[in-house]
Amino acid sequence: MGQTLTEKILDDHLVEGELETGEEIGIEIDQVLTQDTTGTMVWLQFEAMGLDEVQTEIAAQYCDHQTYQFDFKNTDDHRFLRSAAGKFGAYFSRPGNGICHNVHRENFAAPGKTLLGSDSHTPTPGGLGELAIGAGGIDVTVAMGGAPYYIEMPEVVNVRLEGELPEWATAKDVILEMLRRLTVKGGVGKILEYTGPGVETLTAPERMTITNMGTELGATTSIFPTDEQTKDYLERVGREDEYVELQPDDDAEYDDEIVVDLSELEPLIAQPSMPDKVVPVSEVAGTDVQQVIVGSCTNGGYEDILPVAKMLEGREVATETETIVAPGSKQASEMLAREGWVAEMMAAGVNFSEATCGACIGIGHVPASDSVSLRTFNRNFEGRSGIEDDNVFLCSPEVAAAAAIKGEIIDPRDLAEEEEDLEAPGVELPDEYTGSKTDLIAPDEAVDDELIKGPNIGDVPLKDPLDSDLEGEALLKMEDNITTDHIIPATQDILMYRSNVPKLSEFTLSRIDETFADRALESDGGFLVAGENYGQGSSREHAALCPMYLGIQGVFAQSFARIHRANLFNFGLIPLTIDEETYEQLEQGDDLEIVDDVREGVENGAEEFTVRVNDDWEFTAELDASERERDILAAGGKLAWTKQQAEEGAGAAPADD
Ligand code: MIC
Ligand code: SF4
Repeated sequence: MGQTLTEKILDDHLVEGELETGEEIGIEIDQVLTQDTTGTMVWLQFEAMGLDEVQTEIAAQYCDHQTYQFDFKNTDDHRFLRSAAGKFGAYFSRPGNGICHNVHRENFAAPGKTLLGSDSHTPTPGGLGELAIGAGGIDVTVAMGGAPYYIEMPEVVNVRLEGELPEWATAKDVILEMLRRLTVKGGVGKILEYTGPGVETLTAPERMTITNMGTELGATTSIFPTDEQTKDYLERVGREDEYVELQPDDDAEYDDEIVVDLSELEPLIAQPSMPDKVVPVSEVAGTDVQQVIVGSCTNGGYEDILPVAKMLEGREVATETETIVAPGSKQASEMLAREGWVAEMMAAGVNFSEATCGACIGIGHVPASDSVSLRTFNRNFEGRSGIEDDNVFLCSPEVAAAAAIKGEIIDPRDLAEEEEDLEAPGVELPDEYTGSKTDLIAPDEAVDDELIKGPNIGDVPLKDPLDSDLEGEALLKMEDNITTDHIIPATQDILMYRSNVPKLSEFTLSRIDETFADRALESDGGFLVAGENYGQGSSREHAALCPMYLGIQGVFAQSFARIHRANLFNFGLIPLTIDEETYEQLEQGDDLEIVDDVREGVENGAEEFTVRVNDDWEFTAELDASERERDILAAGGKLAWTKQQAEEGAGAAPADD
């Protein structure tokens, strides 16, 4: 039987297990990336594990989320990251050099390689045929130490692209269409492999917009085959020697198939406040827009901003609409500046920002109260922009530029009819990506060889091994699709404590219930209860680490998002699945007691646990976990487990227990 492209790359990197859907596999990781808000924990854990040198072909530390350095704590984090990259042997990308995914794709992403990154949008280079997966920090730490990365073999879904995008429809509309059809949890447990005749009509950067935002579907990753378009892109970034032809076999068998006819797509938009609330732009046309932002790791490339610049050339943005362009990388800014496009945009009324994540997580450009913001980003979870009750729409750069010109949401096809000489800008790649490399410091150019820790940089807390008796209050009951932005928001006031877990924990779930952290600390243990897809969104392990620090013992949810579920194991919190009826019946404040000996059950492979509620009624909760996950849970989390393994002589980052 033939293989899918995913299977080929996995096979090439397989060190343990078999490529059977649902089976745990261990794969070798070639490249890792981390960024400033998850990276401090990555390196603190690297240090705590006693590791001394990066073992992967490439490790890159980017500083991208908090580049304004509002507080010395951010700057201290950046200095610490530079010192860690220097000491342990990683590339260091200076603050302002750009968003990790953009800089990585420009410099390192390569077909056929595996990449693990402590950021949920790590799948971006899937557009170049790299198998790239987002994970919690400690998983990246361990992979960087040379150990395999373990996952449950996902289903591989064939997303067959047919036809060609019509004018004004873009790659963003392809992924918005996928979200419209599959929803934010439709990709969980799946790898989306794009195939079909439509693939060759998309340039590599367009493919990377799709693979980047595949994360919003909950997918493990998304990947494209490689071809002339891939080769072309690699030539333009000066890395043509890294091209490898990768295609699925003709008789490859997929677990499922989705067909998207590109020629039927039109400009789409995700309404507030979920990336899957997708409708045609025309359905919300006429909505007044107070803010437009073009940028982020989804649509912040040179090729994304150029169409905006072309549309704004000789025009002005509407007086009532603030328009910001925040490129994904300094390379994009530099090239657009050299070609005169930055000046053109500035003249049109654009506020041109540094290359940063910034506004995407509510750092800067927070929308005004009761206003509408149109962004080319990938997430519009409620409150993520920095203000509760926000109205953030997600769209393509073309739709964003049309709104900036008109001051209201408008289908760019309609604007083209109104405006003389407004042509569809299409996709144009530069002959050569010529940006300077000054801000990317190679391991052999490192400035520091010792770690530099400011006063805000603490230790990684360790949890005790799992108890036999788990009981406590259901401290919070939450609905479906709770995001990691609810659990640990990433706005500036909170983000600066990413290296200080005791302080950061004070903000845990505060957006849902301000009293939560205090109540959790006061109570002796306790549980969280949630609906479907708990923990969707970011890879931030703090969303498990902080509840752990507050004494939370486990989470009962109808289902979990992939990365967050792994993070719960990694920090010793038991993730238990419940059915809808139980979810409905449970109430906040209920006393929950797991009747069985939890530790014994976890260690011996128990898949069901009986839980008594208020000494009154009982329900069954399920634990779906591999042997490895059970061992990690029993040890009290991955750091404790890894240390334990090292003491037992299995190596600091065990590969073969
Ligand atoms: C995000 O888009 O939510 C983030 C901020 O990039 C996160 C990482 C983080 O929380 O530090 C992600 O996507 O993993
Ligand atoms: Fe940065 Fe936003 Fe991309 Fe996350 S989604 S990496 S915050 S630009």
